[in-house]
Amino acid sequence: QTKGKPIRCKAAVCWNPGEVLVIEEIEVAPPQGYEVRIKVICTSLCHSDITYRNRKDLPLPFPLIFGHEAVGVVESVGEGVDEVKEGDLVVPFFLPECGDCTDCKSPKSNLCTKVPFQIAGSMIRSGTTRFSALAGGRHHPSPIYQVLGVSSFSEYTVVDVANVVKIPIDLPPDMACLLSCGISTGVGGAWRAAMVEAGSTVVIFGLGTVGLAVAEGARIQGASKIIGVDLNPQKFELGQVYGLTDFINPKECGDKPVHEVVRAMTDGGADYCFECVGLASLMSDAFLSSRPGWGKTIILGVEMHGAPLSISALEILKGKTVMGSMFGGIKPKADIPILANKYLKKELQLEGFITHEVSFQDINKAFDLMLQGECLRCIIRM
Ligand code: CXF
Ligand code: ZN
Repeated sequence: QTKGKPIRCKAAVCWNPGEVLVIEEIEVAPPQGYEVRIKVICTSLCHSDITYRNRKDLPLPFPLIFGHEAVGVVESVGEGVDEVKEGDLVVPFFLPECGDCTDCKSPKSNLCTKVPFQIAGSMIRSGTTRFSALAGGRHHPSPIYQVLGVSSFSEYTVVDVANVVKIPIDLPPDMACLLSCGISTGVGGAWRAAMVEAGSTVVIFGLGTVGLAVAEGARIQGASKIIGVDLNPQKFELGQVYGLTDFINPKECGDKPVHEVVRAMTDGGADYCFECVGLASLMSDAFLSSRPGWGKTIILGVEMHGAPLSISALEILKGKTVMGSMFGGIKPKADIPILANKYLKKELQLEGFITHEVSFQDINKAFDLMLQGECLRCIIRM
């Protein structure tokens, strides 16, 4: 029985910006009101964790426990929690949804205002963190901070009830883990943010996990042309599984800018252009590739250097739209279970996204694999 007591367990701690993670013994306090303590089954690495670990211009508190793609079992809940109970299979996620505020009640927003999204810090309602360090086996009362409301690089974590959803018990844990961030962002981008219609033309800049998941979402929505843009030619074959019909390798375009190639392939510009890398220059390319009149550019990537986006004022005057979207516009509490059921009905393909697997001890290898660009998702087993 661990309910109500602190739990000692292992976590991968990042002590300073840019540093590799160190497996440490830590203490995880019991959940307070409206919080849920989860035993993590497995977790995976999403690129935003790498961005936030590497960027030194953000005022993040350290030490930190990264990780925001995961699945686990509820160990105990705090007061006021009736949505999930001990033993439930749950997926935590980074974008809170209280269900009560103006934004949560509106179909137009997924940015909860009652439990606001934060990159890193303490538990949002209490302002304190549930993680603390153990030094030489002795409890050290120094706090370790949470990241993106999840901090799944720990055997146990505590999340706000707004950051968790129960999922069907027959969903394999690895697949559930995939729905926690990147794939839901990509599929959601096509489905919820852009609302791609059947017969549309789509171009996707960057065929990592998010980009390939946009293709999968566009395929499900019935898009007729799905063009992938990537520097790695192997991504075309990989992407065909998810509905890619065409491929552009910018290295093979000679002097021609990519947007001109896209315009030539789409009779003047694509209906929907997605940026899935997090580079301001690619966001501009996506915008220039979109069709005057109604073309929509959807930015899903987290700009990795914090650079501003520059677009031509004359181009946007032609009726184009640029929008950004967190989590692909999904409402996580309703939409993650919908995606889980689509997978169970074989309408949504997930298996191919898992390219690697490491043990928790080897978590830094997941960072290396991701940075080498060979990896889509690396499952980290606790
Ligand atoms: C990203 C994108 C939105 C801001 C937080 C980080 N989400 C998850 O990887
Ligand atoms: Zn993520």
